[in-house]
Amino acid sequence: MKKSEISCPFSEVRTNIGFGEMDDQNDPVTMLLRHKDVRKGAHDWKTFQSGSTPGRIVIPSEVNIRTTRQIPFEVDPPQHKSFRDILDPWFKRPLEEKYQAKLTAQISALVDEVLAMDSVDVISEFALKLQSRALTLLLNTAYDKSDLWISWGTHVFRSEGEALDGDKAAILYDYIDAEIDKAIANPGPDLYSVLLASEVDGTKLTKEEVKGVMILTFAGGRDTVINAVSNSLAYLADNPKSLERLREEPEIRNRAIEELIRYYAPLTQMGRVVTEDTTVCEHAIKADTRISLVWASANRDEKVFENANEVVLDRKMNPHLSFGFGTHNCLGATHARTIMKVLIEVLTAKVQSMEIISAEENIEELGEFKRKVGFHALQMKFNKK
Ligand code: HEM
Ligand code: EMZ
Repeated sequence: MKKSEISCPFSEVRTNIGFGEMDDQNDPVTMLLRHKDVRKGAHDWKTFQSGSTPGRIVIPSEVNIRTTRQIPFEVDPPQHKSFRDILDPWFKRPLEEKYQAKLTAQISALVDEVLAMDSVDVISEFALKLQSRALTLLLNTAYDKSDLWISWGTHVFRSEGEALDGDKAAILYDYIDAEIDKAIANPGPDLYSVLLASEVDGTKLTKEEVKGVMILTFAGGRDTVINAVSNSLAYLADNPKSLERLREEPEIRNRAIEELIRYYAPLTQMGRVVTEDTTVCEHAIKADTRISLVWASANRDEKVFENANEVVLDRKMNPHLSFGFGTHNCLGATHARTIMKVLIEVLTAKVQSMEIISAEENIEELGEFKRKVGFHALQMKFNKK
């Protein structure tokens, strides 16, 4: 198997039973595996809620390391819409030309750097830097703030050897508290200040609400983007003809981005809390237990995707669920897609080929399933065009 391949551990159970089960800190999860069930579950926010105890819908549960509610992620309709109405325009800014020009300058500089090196760890020295630097554009803050964010590593709540790291999380919370206080004292054009000046249903956002948006922006867009970028680089290293195709056929690039995001599903699943006794695939589920929407499994459902376990670079119909579905669909998707677009533009302009030298896989243990989601380390060599 090529280093860049990710097989689907859910196939058999998805076909035969439709759901899986895993424990997580004594709060078990029934995992919805089929495309149609995942979509239905995401749509039915009344039965499958996001707004329960902060941290509980995340797997592994973050209830022990977080009390701040992430907004809009852990809020249900109708309040959810009020928050999205103020956030949506800001998170569409990546479509602006000026934003893309700055992102292109950042990514070009980074690619030049790695082209000059004998080899590079794509996770810590490329994807993490790219993600953190690009985040300064999304937040509209100073570029040099990214140095500190890079020093936090690939996940803000997890560290090597510890699935949940409360001390690490506290660093982020304290940092955001301090940034909010600075923005109150000295408002600027950044997201903190914009949120502090915003009103939801006639009332100004509280500091705690602003903190909830900011924690989510730091946490939700971090390992997801790093996984998308690093898996895509591994794919192009393993498949030089695909890099050539992207160079020669720019018209397929948008489809290729969706397909890479489908195949790699950078966020495996997300949970919900069940509000009333119900059934899923004829299986009884009790109120106040958890289900999960397994985006990564839905994306490999053969009933929806032909050759689901292959990267079909110019796949036409592609209703993948990597960015979720319905109410909580990913607010950062425009930013993430723009990163992928610019990355492909820069790579096709500057890079002839890439080679994987060594890789350390990042495998998630999900009860009866084990899923590779990306790499802890990925040593690669970039060759100039
Ligand atoms: C929601 C995936 C990048 C911010 C989601 C959801 C998924 C997802 C599956 C739905 C969660 C649910 O239904 O409970 C991804 C992937 C990304 C990515 C695969 C990269 C390839 C980002 C970025 C940001 C971000 C860059 C911002 C910096 C959010 C937010 C939500 C969200 C705020 C919650 C939206 C809501 O509740 O209305 N993301 N995400 N994501 N994502 Fe992303
Ligand atoms: C949460 C989540 C958001 C969670 C849309 O996903 O991403 C995870 O990486 C974080 O740990 O707190 O932000």
